[in-house]
Amino acid sequence: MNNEHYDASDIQVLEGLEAVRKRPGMYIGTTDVKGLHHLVWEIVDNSIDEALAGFCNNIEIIINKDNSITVKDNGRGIPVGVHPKTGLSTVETVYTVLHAGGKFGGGGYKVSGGLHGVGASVVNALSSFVTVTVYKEGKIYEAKFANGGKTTQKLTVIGECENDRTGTTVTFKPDPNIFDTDIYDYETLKVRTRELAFLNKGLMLTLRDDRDDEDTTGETFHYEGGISEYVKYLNANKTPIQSEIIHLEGEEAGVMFEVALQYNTGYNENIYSFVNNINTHDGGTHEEGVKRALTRVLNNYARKNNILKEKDASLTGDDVKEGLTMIVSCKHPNPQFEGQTKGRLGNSEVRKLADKVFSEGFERYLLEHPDEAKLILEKNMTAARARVAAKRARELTRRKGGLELTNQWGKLADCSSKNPAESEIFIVEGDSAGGQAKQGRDAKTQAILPLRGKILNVEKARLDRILGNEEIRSMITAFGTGIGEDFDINKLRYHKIIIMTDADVDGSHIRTLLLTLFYRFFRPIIEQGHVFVAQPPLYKITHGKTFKFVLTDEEKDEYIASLPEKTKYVIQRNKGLGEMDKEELCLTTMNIEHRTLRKITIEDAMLADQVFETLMGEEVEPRRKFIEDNAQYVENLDI
Ligand code: 1YM
Repeated sequence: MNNEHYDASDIQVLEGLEAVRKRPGMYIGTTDVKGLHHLVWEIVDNSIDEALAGFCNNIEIIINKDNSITVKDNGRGIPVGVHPKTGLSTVETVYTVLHAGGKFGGGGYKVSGGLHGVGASVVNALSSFVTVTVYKEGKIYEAKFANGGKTTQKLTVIGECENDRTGTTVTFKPDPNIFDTDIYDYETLKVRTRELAFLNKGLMLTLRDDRDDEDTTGETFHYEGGISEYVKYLNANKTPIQSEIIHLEGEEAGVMFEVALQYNTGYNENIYSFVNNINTHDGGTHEEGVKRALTRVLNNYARKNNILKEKDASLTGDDVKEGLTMIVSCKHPNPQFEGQTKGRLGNSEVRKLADKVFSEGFERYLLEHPDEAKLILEKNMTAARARVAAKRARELTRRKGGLELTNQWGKLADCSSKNPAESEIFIVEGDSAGGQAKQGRDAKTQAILPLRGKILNVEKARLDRILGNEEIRSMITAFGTGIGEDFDINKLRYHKIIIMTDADVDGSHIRTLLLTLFYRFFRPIIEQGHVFVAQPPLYKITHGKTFKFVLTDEEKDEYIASLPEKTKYVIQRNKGLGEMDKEELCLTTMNIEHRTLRKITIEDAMLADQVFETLMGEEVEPRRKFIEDNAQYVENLDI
């Protein structure tokens, strides 16, 4: 270090950086792997600011062999003159004076801000070495720092370059004394690099990993379409219902606002918002403005075009968000972040700007694209109907006297006991087996609920469909517990819920659906051991005048081997519950003395849930694979 020029301001600088080293969490959040990666973005942010100011279009990030990081840009280069306040070069000032980054230079459009609004000097304070190289006016300048930001080489001209070459290159190595880990994760850097490319259209970002000899070119992210391409990327595995992506933007008083969106056939909303390239995970005024305008414009359009009739209620915010993929991005010179984690934009003027830009543009879009408008409104209306149906279903199950209603439908044959501990309910596949079970049951303690036909709608099921299913609704009513917010295990009317289905593909299909339903919406009844599966016998073996029912192939073989003479028996395979007469069914499968019940564990239910997900979910590939792997079991499944 050059001690000749060591004066009072140097001491002040060192004290500043020492404070960062003492309490790094205050400046970068954490010193774990997250904080380690945060350093990269602090440096990249300076390049992005330069790009937003219009002077840079290329940024490279390199992970070097020693796990140090190099960031290069082709901007103007950090100023190299002496800074009047510090008497140091501006480069040295930026890298050694705390919070210097944003305060210097004039007129720049500085919007990208690190999580904690800190910059280059913090990275320097937390690094074992930093080298800054500036290309400017035909010269190459270099400054070096080590051991937590101490200047080891003042800014010096180290060579010449072409006159038109400008830019800044920074290499730093995080101090292992500060961070828990010093290994950079390529994927983590890649995800954010790609995101920055989406959020800053036209900007070219390259990420390269030099720790791996084979990789020399790295990956380049460059999107002329910006956030439109982000939406396209998010919808890549979905089925969009519009051919285009809507992209709207506007600016007012130095605040830039843009939004891109596209509906898909799915049910989830995928809305992400950003301010100055930072994800506002708790939304805020920019997101609110768009959502408010979206709901209003769609309602107006629906009324004008007679899609929503007078008597109809309005589309709600949730209705219009179903299947919506949307990116909202705002660039603000003075953002106010609110909330516990500062993840919410507070500036109220942005709400108006967002509303205005979005409503004007979206209204025009709907007018100019009547076919697409129709598809969007159909989607919204379906969501609205589903919402109303789900509400009605919930009310039905909640309402007193719901049980009488079920009885009126002639389905539930309830037991006479009102003591849940001795009461059980059989959920029986099919009307004929249900009829037999009703006749042969112990009416005091055994209730029978037949499920008619295929309760599993093969359309991709969601909650409102499940609740819209009459069979399932009567089941929920019978249980007495309510569902969702209303669920109360203490109101369970039967301590044994017994699923009784055929031992074939349809039977296992229904069992899977029921277990999935219980797992998702009635989990405590499984956890507390109230759910069982009845085990109807697989074979009836008649031998002379006697007969025996057996549950398994092993039992069958064992029994046959035990017969005195092996010529005179008949084996009958039970295909369905309905094939037994009512006495047989009751004796073998329902009677407390003779039956075998299998208690369902939470693991069983989880497995069923996974199978259900695979068979019914949005993802095609796992479904195809599952069907292929299980072809012999599911050949009759019409999915
Ligand atoms: C790899 C890191 O830091 N690039 C960078 C930083 C600056 C400038 C250009 C810049 C800004 C301005 C004028 C201005 C910075 N300058 C300053 C300060 N890349 C990287 N590229 N000229 C050049 O804002 O007016 C801080 S950062 F304060 F010196 F102007």
